[in-house]
Amino acid sequence: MRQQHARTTLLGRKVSRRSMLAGAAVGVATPVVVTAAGGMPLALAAESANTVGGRTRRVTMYAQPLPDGLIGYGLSPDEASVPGPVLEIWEGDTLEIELVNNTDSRLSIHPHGVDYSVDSDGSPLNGSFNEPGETRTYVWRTRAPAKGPGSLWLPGSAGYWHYHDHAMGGDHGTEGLRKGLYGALVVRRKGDILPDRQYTVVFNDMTINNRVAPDVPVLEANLGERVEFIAIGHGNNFHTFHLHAHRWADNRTGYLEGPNDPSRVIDNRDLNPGDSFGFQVIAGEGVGPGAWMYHCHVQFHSDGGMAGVFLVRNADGSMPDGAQKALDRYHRHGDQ
Ligand SMILES: [Cu+2]
Repeated sequence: MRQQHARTTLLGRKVSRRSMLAGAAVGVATPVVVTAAGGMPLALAAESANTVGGRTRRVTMYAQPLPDGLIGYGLSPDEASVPGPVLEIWEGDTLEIELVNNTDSRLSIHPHGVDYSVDSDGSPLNGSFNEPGETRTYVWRTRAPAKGPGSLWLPGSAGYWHYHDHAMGGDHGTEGLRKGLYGALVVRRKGDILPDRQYTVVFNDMTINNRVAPDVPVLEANLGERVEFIAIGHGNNFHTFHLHAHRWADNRTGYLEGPNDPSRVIDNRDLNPGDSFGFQVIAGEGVGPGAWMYHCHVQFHSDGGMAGVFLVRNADGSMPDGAQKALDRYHRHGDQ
């Protein structure tokens, strides 16, 4: 199973190898799927900020059995992973997902936060799923904020959302979720700041990304890089997400718009089933490089392995003093 690792790519931007561009604009080119060599922030950045939104993007996704008994979504059968790729579009875009079911179970893809018709609901209730071996297209629409009736404002779609199976093992996709069929969906608003690196952290039952310490992914960045976390909750337990030594704003973007932005600044947030949020931090800002923990703050959850490491390297990418010893301790998690 692939893990998330940021890397330097084209145009000098550093992006997660597992993030993606959600397809090219229709009629412009063959759908662009960014794989190990590229990433979504780069692709978004390549578009003029004046032309964002309003395009139809197409992408093919594969639901694929993985060697360890899990099932992942991927942009190709070889790249299926848990969590699945970050799907990222501009507010106003439409995303057409051609989902290929390479398993022997029915399954689907169901999004949070965007608009769709009943036949793209991804639920058995609406007969919206892939039979084993079947390919089916799901259409997700997004929109910018708009003036509604009277003084009402209709919200736009921008946010840190997510997608998941809703059909495997029952009417709610419980088995699909348990096996790893989930991922992040990011809808950006024009003007949003794009990160250097991007990580999806899913608290799924008593795991992080279906792993427990010491096998939870080490998330890496260099001092001073802008790192985006996308946090998602699934399963049957209530969780709290905590990141050491870094804080974020509890609003749509996770960062402050100015010195008087009234958003509450936090370093711990509820992360319950179906919930999602995202934020950006400057790695090591005010505290320096080091091995910083992230974990569920429900004590028996963290003790049980819901803990990982956010490794902030020196600005030149070298290991900071003491970080390797901290990683060694992490790899003996629970042994003391
Ligand atoms: Cu927890």
